[in-house]
Amino acid sequence: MSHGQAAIKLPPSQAFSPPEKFELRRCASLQELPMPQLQGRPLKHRYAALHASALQRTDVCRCSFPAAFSNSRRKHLQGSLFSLIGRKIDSASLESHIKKNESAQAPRTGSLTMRARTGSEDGAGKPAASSTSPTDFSSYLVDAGIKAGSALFGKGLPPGLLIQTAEAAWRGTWKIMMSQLAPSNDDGSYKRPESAFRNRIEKGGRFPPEKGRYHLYAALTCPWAHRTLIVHAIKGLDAVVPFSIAVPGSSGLWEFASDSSKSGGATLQTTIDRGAGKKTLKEVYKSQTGGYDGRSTVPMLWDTKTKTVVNNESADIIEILNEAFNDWAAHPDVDLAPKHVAADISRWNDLIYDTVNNGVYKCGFATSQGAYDIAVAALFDTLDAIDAHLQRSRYLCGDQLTLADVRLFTTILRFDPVYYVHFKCSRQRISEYKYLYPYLRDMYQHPGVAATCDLDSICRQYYYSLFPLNPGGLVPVVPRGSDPVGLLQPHSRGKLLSSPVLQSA
Ligand SMILES: N[C@@H](CCC(=O)N[C@@H](CS)C(=O)NCC(=O)O)C(=O)O
Repeated sequence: MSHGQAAIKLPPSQAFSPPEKFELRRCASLQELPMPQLQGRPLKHRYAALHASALQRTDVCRCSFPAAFSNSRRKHLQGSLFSLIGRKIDSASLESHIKKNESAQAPRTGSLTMRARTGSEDGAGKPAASSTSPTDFSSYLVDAGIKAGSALFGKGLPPGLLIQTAEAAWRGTWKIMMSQLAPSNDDGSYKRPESAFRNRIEKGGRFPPEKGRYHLYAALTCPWAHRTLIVHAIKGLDAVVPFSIAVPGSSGLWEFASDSSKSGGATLQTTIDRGAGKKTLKEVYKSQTGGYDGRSTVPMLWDTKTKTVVNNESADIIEILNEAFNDWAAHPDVDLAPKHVAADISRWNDLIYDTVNNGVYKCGFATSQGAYDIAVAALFDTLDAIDAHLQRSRYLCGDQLTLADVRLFTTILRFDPVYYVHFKCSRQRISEYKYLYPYLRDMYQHPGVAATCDLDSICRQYYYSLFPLNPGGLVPVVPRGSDPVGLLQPHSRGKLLSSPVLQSA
């Protein structure tokens, strides 16, 4: 190169013919990348380019290389652009950086490679069979950005660039992650995927009630799975529907661990897979007759006889557990969905599912300010309405605890420790509500319920492993009032005269 050696060395696998001009555009997906030369390139190169383009402050960043630039120099500059994420750069400023670099007293030795640390590519730069995980991508992107910056500016990155690079790396990774883990509508509001299995367990049906035939897969963190554990406990189904409890593994899959349930703790604990003997829940889903490769969610009800997923929708599973196993349940007379309040249950369910159960996720997973504003307003409108209703009614539908209460409880239990902070549901804590907070304590103290609540696991898993919204991985303390000591304080709700009428919702 006429100006001496470039400080940035690209590996041979990255060699391709650079065009005279190219541009980085904002793209919604990898497929839309307007750079034909990237087609067929390893996925992570395309991600780096997508990342760079998505984060430009302007919509299009054009770059023309002066004709005097040699081919190899264009390659270097273009490669740098892919890595200088978040930084709008033109050939003139890059040129001046390189000149400065060349005249610096202590030349930098850092070389920029486009390889991920995980080595998921073979030596020829072809993607290996297993794809790079999002976590690998994020460390790769951060790494690439820092290396590119260091190569150009030396060890002491200018703070502005450092902040811009970190912000860009995080924001880009977040966008990729949200588009895959939390699908949203065009307006940026979270759209929860439908559950795939909705069979019922009924006498005379495809899945008839039987003692010991069905297995429940659950997790302590997940509010949807928690519903099923509560109904299971209240109905007394230990001897009828065995269950396994999974934890989120580092792979992002639900995994089973050693059987710590025999340690005699006050709460339920993670187990091995007692239903199908697998290591992950995905393997259980996959092993079903006919196979399955979709989302492997908890809760899930498994038929050990036909090796089939019966149902993976918590709203259905709690109804099934409430009504299908009364011939063997320890508490068959406890009916959590009595016919005379069926309409009330259904009305509360509709309102609470949309604005509270799923509403907290709509706040946490919103990808636009407008979508968040709408979700958070709807969430607190409903909580206000419930609080007003609970002034007169011990439970949502009168004097008796129903499935509607179970569905509300698992969300409000997690509210102050998790959703208030992690999902930005921050207008008000549950512990600040006059009636909702004693109601939360009343529910917690209902026989069998406290043993299903593991606030330490909930916090650890939400903040650390379940939703990668917290890159530092620090787990906040459980607030006073939301811990078992607070939840066991007297609630005095037994004295209430109840009204089953939906008052103000
Ligand atoms: N609609 C489902 C939602 C269940 C759900 O989203 N479970 C989450 C845990 S909180 C899960 O297993 N996610 C894993 C995945 O999406 O792959 C239900 O209510 O049962």
